[in-house]
Order: sequence, then structure tokens, then C-alpha cells
Amino acid sequence: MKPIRLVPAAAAALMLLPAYAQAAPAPSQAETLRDAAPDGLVIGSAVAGGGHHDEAPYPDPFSSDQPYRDVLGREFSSLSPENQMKWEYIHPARDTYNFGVADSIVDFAHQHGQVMRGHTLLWHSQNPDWLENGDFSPEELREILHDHISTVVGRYAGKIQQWDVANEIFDENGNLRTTDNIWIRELGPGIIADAFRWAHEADPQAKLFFNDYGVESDNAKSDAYYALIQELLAQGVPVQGFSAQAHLNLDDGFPADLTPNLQRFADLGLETSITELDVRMTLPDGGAPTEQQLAEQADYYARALRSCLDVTTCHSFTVWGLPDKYSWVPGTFPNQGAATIYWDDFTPKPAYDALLRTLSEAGPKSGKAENEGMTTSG
Ligand code: 9MR
Repeated sequence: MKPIRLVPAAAAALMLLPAYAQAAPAPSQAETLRDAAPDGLVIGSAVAGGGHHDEAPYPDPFSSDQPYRDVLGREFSSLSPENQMKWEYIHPARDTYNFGVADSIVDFAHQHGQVMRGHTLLWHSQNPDWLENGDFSPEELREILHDHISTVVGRYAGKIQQWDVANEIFDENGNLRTTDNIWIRELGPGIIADAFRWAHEADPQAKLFFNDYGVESDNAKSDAYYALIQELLAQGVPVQGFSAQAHLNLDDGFPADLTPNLQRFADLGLETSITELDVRMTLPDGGAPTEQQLAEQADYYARALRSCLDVTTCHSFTVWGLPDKYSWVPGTFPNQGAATIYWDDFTPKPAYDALLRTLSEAGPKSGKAENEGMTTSG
């Protein structure tokens, strides 16, 4: 739904009415998410392009789909490469870095006055086979990680507002992933602090984050982050942010304590972000979502945004891609989908309208602290 604009004649007619008879003005005339966002809040999207190597490949929309590029440039003020900065893409062989697509996303962001979130440096998933099966000594592995972080973070220094340095390092019970995360398994938990230190050396301006799913609520996993981050801060490790991915599911209900949970991290002095929001649902007979599902989905999106608006240090709110045809959800959850805010022809869903309305209602000044991030155009 577009905000109503008054044509001059109608506006003039309204002026003739007594003040009490005039409708309240629309809170904002902005017609895009990025324009409607208050000062100090960027609205982001993941940039699709190359599925996981195990998935059926789809054409790379970032280089081939112009309507897709138009929406990315028009609606968003932050971009996150969905896959293209992950190890298996950017570091395909020990002595080979492949920056091509990542560079073009950073260039696109620069051209469109957008900031970037970098994703990700230390993770258990999407690592190349040469690394996972490489039989390296601990000293070699340490050097490999150091080289990777210095090279990748250094290449984009000054152009990345927030980096997901460590991604998904705890399991659901709040235990460190000591078996499937190669770095923690082979080098011990101290490598996490080193990763933050190396990233900070390579780009002192970037805000360095822990990022995970299932941490929207106060639970065992988010408690584990809360404890670890306090330890690291006490040791002077350069950790600046905690982000909730927010892969939500109508079947699970909305994480009702999202705001206080993020706020407790903000109270530690950290930036907080929503980094990968999508809201999936079980589709009736594999078909289209019902009106009721769409309305409920819109409500989830708006509530997640409301949380970010309400948490003092939440300056970055990102949806995990668009439209549904480029979403990771159907490939992972067979009967689920329709998780993004756009239909496949790039018309907005009720969820998009709900985000625009929520931003418009918040108004241009959110009362947030000044956004300390930089734009790539600056
Ligand atoms: O959306 C990404 C998908 O294309 C990849 O195949 C998948 C592989 O793990 O990763 C997806 O993105 C994930 C993100 O990097 C980290 N949080 C969970 C996201 C959804 O799985």
C-alpha cells in the first residue's frame, strides 16, 4: 500500500476545512523502506547469488535479474551477501581468493549509498573441502584463519559497517560447538577472541558481531552468548555487537521477549541488530499462503521491526532475501515457504506494507543514539 498523496486541489480544499475537521496528516510520505526509516536505522536485505553447492543451482539474480537489482537498490540501505563472502565462495583453495562477486556487491552498495554487513568469518558451515579435510596442524590452521580474516576484512576495510565475525558458535543447549566447528575443535575456544582481534586489526572501523539463530528469546543459547560476551569484554576483546538472525516460523509463534532480550545485550554497551529476518509458514497443500497466514506474517515482520526500533542500540534491520523464489526456505523445509516480503513478481506482500507503515509511524527521529556506522558512499 502506497501512502496517499494529496493532489494540490484536494490539499487546497482541505485547507478550507476547520482544523478539527481535517484528517491527521499521514505520518510520512516516504514510499520506500529506506526512505521511511528513521535516522540511525538502516534497512537491509541479503543479496542472493549462488545457492549452496549442495542445492539445485538457480541463476544468479544479482547479475542477471534487473527487477531484482532495482528493488535492492531502491528499497534498502544495507546489503548482506547471502553466500558470497562465505569461505567456500571467497576462499576456494588455500592460496586462492575469489573476490569477484563480493566486490561487485560492495560496488553496487557504493553506487546506491548503502552500507554493508559482512558475513561471515568463523563458522562451522559452508567451509571448503580443502579446509575441512585438509589435515592441517593447529599452527597451520591458526595461520590459515589469520590470513583469511586479514585478507578479507582488510580488502573491504572502511566499506563494511558490521561484520559477523563469529556465526552460530553455540548449539541449542548453549554449549560451544566443539565437534562440528573446525576452529573451536582444533584450536580451542580461545580462537574466538583471536578472530575478533584479527578482524579489528584489519578494519578498526567495522563493528564486530556475534550472530546466531534461535537467540531471539532469553534462553540457553542467548544466555551462553550473554556470559561469553561479558567475559570477552572484561578481557578487552573488541566485540561490539550481538545480532539475532530471526528466522521465524508461524508454526512456532513470535518470540515475545525479543525486545528485552536484545536490550540486555544493548545494556552491556553492544550494538544489536536483526540480521536475517524471514517468516516462513507451512503452506496449505504446498500451495499459496492464506490471507490469514499473510496477515499473521505481516504482524511478525512488524513486531520484529518494532523491537529493533525500541531497543536503544539496534541500528540495523535486515530481511534475508527476496522474493520467495530466491529464498533458502523451500530448499530446506519442504512444505514451507512464502517467507519473504515480496511476491515472485516483485509486488509487495502485506508484510512489506506492515514494515513501511511501522517505519512511517516511527517518524524520522527515532530518539536512537547517532548511528556510528559509515556509508560506502561517504
Ligand atoms: O541463505 C543461505 C543459503 O543460500 C545457504 O544454502 C545456506 C547454507 O548454510 O545458508 C543460508 O544462509 C544462512 C546464513 O548464512 C546463516 N544463518 C542461517 C541462514 C539460513 O540457513
